[in-house]
Amino acid sequence: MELIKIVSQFSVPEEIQEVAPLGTGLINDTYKVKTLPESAPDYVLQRINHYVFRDVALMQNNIQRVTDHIRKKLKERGETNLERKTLTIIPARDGKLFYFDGENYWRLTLFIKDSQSFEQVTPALANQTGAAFGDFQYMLSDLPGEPLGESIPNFHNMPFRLEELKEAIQKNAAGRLEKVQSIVDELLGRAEDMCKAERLHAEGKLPKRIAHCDTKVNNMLFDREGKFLCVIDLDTTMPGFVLSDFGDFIRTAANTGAEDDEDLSRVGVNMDIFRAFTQGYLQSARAFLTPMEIELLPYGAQLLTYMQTVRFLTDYINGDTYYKTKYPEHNYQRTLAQLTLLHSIDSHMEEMNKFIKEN
Ligand code: ADP
Ligand code: GN1
Ligand code: MG
Repeated sequence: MELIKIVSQFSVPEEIQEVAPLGTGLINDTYKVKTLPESAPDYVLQRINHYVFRDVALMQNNIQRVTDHIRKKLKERGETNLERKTLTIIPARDGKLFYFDGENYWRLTLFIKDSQSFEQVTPALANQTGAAFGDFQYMLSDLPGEPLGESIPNFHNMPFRLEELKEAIQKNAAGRLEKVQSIVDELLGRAEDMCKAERLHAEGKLPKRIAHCDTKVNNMLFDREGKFLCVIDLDTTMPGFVLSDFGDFIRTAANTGAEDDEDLSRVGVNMDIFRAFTQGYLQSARAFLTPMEIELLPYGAQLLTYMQTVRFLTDYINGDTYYKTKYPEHNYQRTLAQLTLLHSIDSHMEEMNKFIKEN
């Protein structure tokens, strides 16, 4: 009932039939809004976690600019069915891109009909997705106007994430440090190498472009036949390294296990997915990438997996204040699973680098 009242604050002419949870996101709360009649459009309602996204207006404005620009590009290419190939924000009744109920921030998006998302992909899907991500970055390369704002400042900034870890260690707020000391030592021992991208950027050798910064495999939609439709979950689209997007896709889609797998023997990097995604990505992105960006792609897979390990571990030490958890040791298990994946990526670095050189 409460959720239906929230939907009524947006410009929705249809009768609301049902509001039900959707997806597996770790930050926002997502719902599908079903309407009547059956043929009418459905919607996606989201309660934005505004402890994480402090400036909701800035974030929504970014998303609007990104989707408008992509729609314009697709139209110029003669694409049809544009409402299924980009997100459409439904404004609130007062014209704003979100609704604030005095406590929570909400937004509404058109539900893309006959779409599906996956937690894992086949090599054929990975190849398509790689090409789609290269194209996403390419289309945004000439976004006019001011640079996009950072919806989360320093979001993929490795030195910043390490500072957060060190602060958590110092506070040891949940008394969990002793249990994870050996992981802390290992991660801090690799810190310098993992801050290389930011160093290269400071030296003017590695550009920041517009990146999605959350290229989990479930953040893209496919049609019923499995053909790529569009990139969704644009909350963190902001200036960043292309290797962030490349790396996060490999971290999630090329993992033979789950992000939080309880059976670590299932976790490892699937090189077929790596090869298929890389091929697709380079096909559409090679034209605008610098040699340094291409060379660093495998490093991106390592970096994003390392970063995620650091972030889950930091949250575990802090006592689970950031990510949604399903059980008390969930962030610990996530840390172990990501660390296992990192070790697997480490052992495939030579093979990955060789593949990049040859393709
Ligand atoms: P979060 O991950 O923050 O919960 P997402 O925007 O990624 O939120 O949405 C969660 C899931 O809901 C997606 O993985 C996708 O399956 C589905 N979804 C989200 N937006 C749409 C949309 N506009 N149309 C169809 N399905 C959607
Ligand atoms: C979060 O919102 P969601 O679940 O798509 C997180 C990402 C992490 C991811 C790990 C804003 O993504 O950065 O990589 O969890 N988003 C934010 O699964 O922190
Ligand atoms: Mg998502």
